[in-house]
Amino acid sequence: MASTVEDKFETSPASARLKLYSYWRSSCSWRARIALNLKGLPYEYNAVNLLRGEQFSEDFTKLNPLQFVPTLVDGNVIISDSLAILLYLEDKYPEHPLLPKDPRLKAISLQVTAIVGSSIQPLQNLFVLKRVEEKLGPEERLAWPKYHIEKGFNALEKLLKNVSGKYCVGDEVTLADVFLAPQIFSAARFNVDMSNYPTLININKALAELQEFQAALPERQPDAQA
Ligand SMILES: N[C@@H](CCC(=O)N[C@@H](CS)C(=O)NCC(=O)O)C(=O)O
Repeated sequence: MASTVEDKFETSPASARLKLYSYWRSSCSWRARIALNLKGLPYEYNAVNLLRGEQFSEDFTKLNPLQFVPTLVDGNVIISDSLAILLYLEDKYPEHPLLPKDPRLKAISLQVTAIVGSSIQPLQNLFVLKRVEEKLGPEERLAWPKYHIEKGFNALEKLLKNVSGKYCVGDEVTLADVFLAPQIFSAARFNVDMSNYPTLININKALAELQEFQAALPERQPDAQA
């Protein structure tokens, strides 16, 4: 199931030290892919097909008992949460720092990651949507995630309006951007009207120009389906 990401971020499966368990459309996996690219770290790509339920396999459950992607394996270190992965990479591979030195900007960057990672994405997760549909009806499959994404984006727009530069908290890419770009991409699947969020649109446009973000796009992953 291992294969490699094509382009300058390519690596050889046999020699790669870092192994990323990922699903092409997973926004949380995408965060890890962006951070690995930003830090210039080659990695082996291990696809976990969420629609086929591979996250529930015995082998994968040994890596992540919560049965979610992403999981990063670095030698004998196993980390199964995107924020924990990013902070681990930040400590171990300091090239291209992902957190601002300024305490205020650092706090705001982390606030953005928390809004996306705790108040938006978990509410649109595959298993949550299945359960919501089952309990509340088929129309909620779209209405539920749309409501929560818009609530989160309203907060992000207000928060970032006065602090953003080219990117979320100035002109350097930080953790906030790594979380924001995949979330904006996911929002399109739930018919969120992005014209309400001009600051987020501008940041996303700037991020979309970066090679490290482009190489992490879902459709560029080895397990992408047409
Ligand atoms: N807090 C975790 C959340 C991971 C997560 O929710 N992953 C989703 C994909 S983005 C998943 O694996 N879902 C599988 C499912 O719903 O069965 C992280 O940031 O890594």
